Amino acid sequence: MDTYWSSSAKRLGALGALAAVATVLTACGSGGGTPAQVVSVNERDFVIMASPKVVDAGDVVFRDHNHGPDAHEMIVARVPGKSGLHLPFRSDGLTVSEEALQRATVGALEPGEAGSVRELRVHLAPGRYVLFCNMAGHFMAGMETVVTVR
Ligand SMILES: [Cu+2]
Repeated sequence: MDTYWSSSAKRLGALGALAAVATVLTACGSGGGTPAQVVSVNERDFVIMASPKVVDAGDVVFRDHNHGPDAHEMIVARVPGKSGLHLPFRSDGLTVSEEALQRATVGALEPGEAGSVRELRVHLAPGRYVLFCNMAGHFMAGMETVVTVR
């Protein structure tokens, strides 16, 4: 456990640096004439799927359709590395620490009812982004997927 937490802390430092870069790019990159790419996100108990899984850097709209039966949320956060997810957990052991991920988070949709379709528009720099639902236990049940921005 000690190793896990200390290595997580190092990763969080890297996440913060990447998020700062993303913020700068966001500030000067919006307002162009290029239409946003649409990523279709489908959530249900307990999976989340995104298509396409690779998009170009720039404006991206995540169109999130919740097929239920539970309410689900969608958080988008930048993650370092080429494979695997090493997200920090809260002490409840059931939810990812959104506090620790705050600087890496590019956007979020709060829990949406079954049948809802909502959109999250973001401006993304190249990198890997995890889409996940953080309702208690949902991430652990498998509600996470990665979208790559090139
Ligand atoms: Cu969920």
